[in-house]
Amino acid sequence: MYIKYPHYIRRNIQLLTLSTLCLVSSFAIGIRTAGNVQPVRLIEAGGTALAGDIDGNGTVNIADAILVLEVAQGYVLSTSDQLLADPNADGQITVDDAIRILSILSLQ
Ligand SMILES: [Ca+2]
Ligand SMILES: [Ca+2]
Repeated sequence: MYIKYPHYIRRNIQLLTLSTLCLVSSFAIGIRTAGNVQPVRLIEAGGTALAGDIDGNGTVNIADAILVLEVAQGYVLSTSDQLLADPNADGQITVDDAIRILSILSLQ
């Protein structure tokens, strides 16, 4: 039997699925690269970048969460602009930032 859910519930289910996939992938990558993760220090402060807009395209979306995970795992070097968009403003791009972005998206 097929149940038709409202649009907003389907969107939340999709975001929950994506966030679970991101977390599982991040932990799997982290296990394989344990010891290679390098924290990123805040280079500049006081910027006006949109919190969570890591790729700088003016919106916060799933691509930002994926980029955060790539930076957190050391696959991509962070830039000062990305640090200005640090979602929790702790000066590091970590998995926690990806979770915050996904939380923001789930509330939209
Ligand atoms: Ca973006
Ligand atoms: Ca952060």
